[in-house]
Amino acid sequence: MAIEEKTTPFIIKEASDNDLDMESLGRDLNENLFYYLGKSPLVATLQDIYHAFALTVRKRLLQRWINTSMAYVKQKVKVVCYFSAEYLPGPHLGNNLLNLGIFPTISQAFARVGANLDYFLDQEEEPGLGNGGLGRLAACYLDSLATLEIPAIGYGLRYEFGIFDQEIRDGWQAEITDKWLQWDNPWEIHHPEIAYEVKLGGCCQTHPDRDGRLVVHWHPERVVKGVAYDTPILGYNVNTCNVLRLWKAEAIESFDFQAFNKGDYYDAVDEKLVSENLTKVLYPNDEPFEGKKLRLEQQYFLCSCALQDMIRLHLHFAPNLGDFHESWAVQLNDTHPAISVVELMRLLVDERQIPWDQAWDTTRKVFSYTNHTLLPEALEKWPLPLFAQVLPRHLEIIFEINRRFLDSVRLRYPGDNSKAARLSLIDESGDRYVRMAHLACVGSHAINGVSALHTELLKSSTLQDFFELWPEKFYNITNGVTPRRFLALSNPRLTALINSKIGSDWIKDLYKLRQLEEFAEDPDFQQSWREVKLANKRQLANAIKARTGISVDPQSMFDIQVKRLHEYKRQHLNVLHIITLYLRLKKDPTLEITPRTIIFGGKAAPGYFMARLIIKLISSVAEVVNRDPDVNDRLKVVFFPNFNVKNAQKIYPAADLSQQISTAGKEASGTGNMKFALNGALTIGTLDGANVEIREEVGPENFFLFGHTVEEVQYIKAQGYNPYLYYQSNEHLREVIDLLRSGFFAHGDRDLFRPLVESLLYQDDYLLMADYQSYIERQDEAGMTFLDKKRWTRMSILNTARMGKFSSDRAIQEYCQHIWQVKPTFIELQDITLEQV
Ligand code: T68
Repeated sequence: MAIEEKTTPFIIKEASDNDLDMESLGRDLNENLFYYLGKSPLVATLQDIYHAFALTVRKRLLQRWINTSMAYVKQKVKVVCYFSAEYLPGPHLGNNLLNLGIFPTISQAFARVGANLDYFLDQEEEPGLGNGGLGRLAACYLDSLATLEIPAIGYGLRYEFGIFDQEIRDGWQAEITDKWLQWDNPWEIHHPEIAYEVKLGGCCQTHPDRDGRLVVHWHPERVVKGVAYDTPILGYNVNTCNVLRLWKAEAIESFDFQAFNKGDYYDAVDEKLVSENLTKVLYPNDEPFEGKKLRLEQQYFLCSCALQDMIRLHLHFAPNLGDFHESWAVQLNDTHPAISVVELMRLLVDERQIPWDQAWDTTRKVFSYTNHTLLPEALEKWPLPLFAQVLPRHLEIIFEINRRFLDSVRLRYPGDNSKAARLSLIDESGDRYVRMAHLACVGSHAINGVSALHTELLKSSTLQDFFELWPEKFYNITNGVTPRRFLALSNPRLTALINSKIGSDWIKDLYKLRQLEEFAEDPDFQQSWREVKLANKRQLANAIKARTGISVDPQSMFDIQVKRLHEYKRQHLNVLHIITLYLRLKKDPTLEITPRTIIFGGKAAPGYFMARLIIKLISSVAEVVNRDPDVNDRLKVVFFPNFNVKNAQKIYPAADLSQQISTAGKEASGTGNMKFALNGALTIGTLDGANVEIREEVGPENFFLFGHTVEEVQYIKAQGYNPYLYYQSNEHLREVIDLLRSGFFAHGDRDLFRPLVESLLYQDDYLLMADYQSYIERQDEAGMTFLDKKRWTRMSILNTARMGKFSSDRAIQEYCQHIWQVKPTFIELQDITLEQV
């Protein structure tokens, strides 16, 4: 069901006045305050002013958005659709001011009336519609698509409750419900007229139609309505304004009138509640995979709404779906939206009677798939009975896709049954499962990993059989981050300094930062560079004090690890280093060491016991170290609560050292590593994910490398890894582990951290014990280097200067060229007036 819109004649004129001048902005702000919020300036709260201001800016975005969508329609452009179950866009207001080019003038205008723009920006609740890197990457890509003037739609889910807010209570993580919609969301436009029905459950029957052809009828158990909420996504310094379209689940009818008339009020409301549950809450776990029914329903709901929307838009302007693949390219952000391969087949074959082969050809040309993980436990596979219960028709279609696919596999590898079993869309090695990565590979024309190393490992391990079958389908597209939000917006001091030397063209062409290299040794520039970092560190120190009560010294080295909590990311290796430093100071309180502030941040999946315990460990070590007079403030440990985009923007600019210390082969790419280096932090890291390419770009002499390589890790494990031997043979490591297990950091409780200690000594899947020594040595080197201010500053400048490759603009250009085959569309700003006839 789509409620059709009428086409209304309109008049287009040259854009008459500048909608970005102070006068028109001020007028609109007042009007919004009076007539939208019903407030006078005398009683308006900060939140009111923020809201009125956001609406003022939104109006400018809408003007550009309407121009953009009209140009797309008129020019019949090919559109990229990014399908993602998660988006972490961060607060919109500041970014939109930046992209409109009015941040400095607005900031000055606020200052003139004695107000600080930052206070108003701070009012915004960020949409936490994602868990971590994958969701943030989706947001960076939408920013780059708009900036590069590429026609694009982001499709996702409008979770009422996004990722939980994290508090630390008695050292443990406590989860607080996220209420991002509590003050209303000025950025979204509700479109009740853009709505689709989504069927769930039930059974299927096959009947002959009038011509004797067999047609399948799906009799669903229930039907839910998906309603569109649109957020404009403006590019930087262009008129292109794309859209992020999020679906909210609603009941088809708000009330079941039959039940209501029978006097059963609760049954009548029940339908509404059950339907709305679908998009109520984001699942707060990243890896590993959890096979929950509601999650499968969410995934399908997203895909069905998005595809129905694309088909409606297509048929608005084209006579049929014959050239669908020439107008649309869909990128699957991991396998979460992979069911859309089957849904498009169903919509084409069952609902539009398009022959199977033609539908399959279209489908494969439309989709492409990005893999974000190699961890076997993170790969999505749905138990067959659950799948059949939620999507009975889709399971039939999957069987048919698989039958045809395996026939072709058998032709290619005659007699190799194990090959067919390994490639099959159905895992039949025990209980039967649908393998979503296999579905995504078979249903796509392109498959990509997110860093060079990750793609190589995909080809040689996780997707090896698919690579052998279709090597031409595999690509690497190393991730990138947007320099708008993660430098221009979040680090205004560094931006001003860079601009003073090389201008601001780097904001759109990050390779231009190379021009900074010539100033790397310039004493004045170095001095200014250090002043900027110090000012950023002071600002973070204030935030730390306000949030945790801990005082930290901005002159100390800010050594930071912020990311989701996971054993493979090895936050606990960082803790082993802290305890090593602590023991050195205890043994010799007069020891000269580089003063350090070690800062952690990140959320743990609520059901992930070890990750939660690592948070408790960090807090417990912090508690002891921070108040020990022997340490005398030379070592401080902070857990900064509730790491999200807003906090990230304060943290990256203040880092001296960035910790990227995952076990080699486990982190697909990482993107925090890029944000830190872009802001002039040096990296201590393993040869994992994009660290490999960062090191290549900045030069090995500007990167603190440690740890075993992927090959070494594989070799050690193949030999039968025994972590206990490292404990026995390394005296320092032994002291650290012994102190930990003595209960010293747990008020004498020897049991609290026992699971962690035992896992390290007897299991150590992530090789902390094997990497400990080289980590400590490299940390010592980093500490010494920090004392050499000139050298450190030079390295820091070179890190920033050489980050060009890691712009999400470069990544998106590669997708456009190699995978989507789409081109920019220039958008001119014109006044559009409706004229009713
Ligand atoms: C991350 N994955 C990778 N997953 O871990 C990281 N997973 O290396 C990479 O840089 C980033 O993706 C972008 O490519 C995730 O963030 C999830 O968040 C996730 C969420 C739900 C289910 C599975």
